[in-house]
Amino acid sequence: MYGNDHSSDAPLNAAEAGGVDEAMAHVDRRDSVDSGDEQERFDALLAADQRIEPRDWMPDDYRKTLVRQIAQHAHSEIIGMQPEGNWITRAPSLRRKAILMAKSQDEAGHGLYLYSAAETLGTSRGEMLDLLHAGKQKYSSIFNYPTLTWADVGAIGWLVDGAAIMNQVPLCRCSYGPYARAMIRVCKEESFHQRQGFEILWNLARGTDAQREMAQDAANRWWWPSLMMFGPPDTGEAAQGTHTELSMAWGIKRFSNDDLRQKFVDMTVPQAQKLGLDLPDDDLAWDDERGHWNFGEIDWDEFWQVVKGDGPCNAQRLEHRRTAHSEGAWVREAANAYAAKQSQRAESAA
Ligand code: BYC
Repeated sequence: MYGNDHSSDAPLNAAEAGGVDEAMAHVDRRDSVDSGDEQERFDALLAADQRIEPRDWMPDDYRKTLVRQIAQHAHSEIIGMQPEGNWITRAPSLRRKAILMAKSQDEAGHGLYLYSAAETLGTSRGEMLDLLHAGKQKYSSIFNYPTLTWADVGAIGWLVDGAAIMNQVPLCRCSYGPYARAMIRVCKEESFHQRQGFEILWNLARGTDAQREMAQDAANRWWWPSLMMFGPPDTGEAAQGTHTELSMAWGIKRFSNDDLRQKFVDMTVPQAQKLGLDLPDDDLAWDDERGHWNFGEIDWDEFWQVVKGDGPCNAQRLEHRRTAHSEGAWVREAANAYAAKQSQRAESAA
């Protein structure tokens, strides 16, 4: 954990709470798993909590689920650069600008790790990007909200990255090896992102009245969308119609969306108190019996509206992405031409 200069020694995000180290300590015992037929070996590897690797046989639906989730995750990383990139030119100091540029570049890197992990399943980055641009693959609902003030950059770090880490730490133990390994690196970097967001808000909340109001306004606007990031309710009756049951049986998801949302609320409410910011939910109350914070009803109509393409910034985000892709065509062509020239040279030298 980094030094903690603004609150108690409590971890500030899930990556600091030991889950990543636990995943890194995973021991490969694949050789000790007896092989029967293909399906039996796949089941035995899962039962022994071993990783499935690209060369292994896997059921078609397992592969499809992973491509769907990893592609969606990769797209979220690169679309997620847009709302915060909006503030690079207007960051309040050179130090803040340098940090924000580094953070945005990290997100591009996360996209790359994830597209590479998905490619091990037989798809390609080009194919996934085409599906994103055609609206056939999704990205996280959260990035369809605007960043209106500098405090939004703080709220994205604190709440959005905080929620993302809560979801991603268990993915470091995902049954698919390349995804799990990519997530370990992503979580370490995200942890730093979350801290920089908390620190921005910490300073604003202790600044002038106007700065404190700006921090409060950002917390008001990002709180509920951050809770939606975990996905629709998926416990009890609500589990029907979601992917959770199967994904958990396959060791892709380790917790339900609802469990992770609750863990996030439990970790974040005391942090809001430290910051001196209110969270916009009159129903927030500690429940002694459950040992958790109760929270109010999430507006699932708003969530589905955003997921279906009708959020405040959906059209703008996709349009920007498509334009960036077409304006970058010459770079891809030049890289391909260079690679072809290199391999021709290598061939004629052989
Ligand atoms: N937004 O059965 P469910 C970041 C969809 S980037 C949109 O629970 P699943 C960062 C879901 O796809 C962090 N759609 O699905 C980057 C499904 O529809 P389809 C992004 C959502 O897959 C830059 C349907 O709802 N993190 O941190 O089992 C700057 C039913 O859901 C959402 C990831 O991508 C949503 N929020 O579970 C700053 C994490 N939620 O596909 C920060 C990896 C649900 O059947 N992904 N849907 O058409 C996951 O862990 C899982 O995919 C989810 C959903 C928990 C998100």
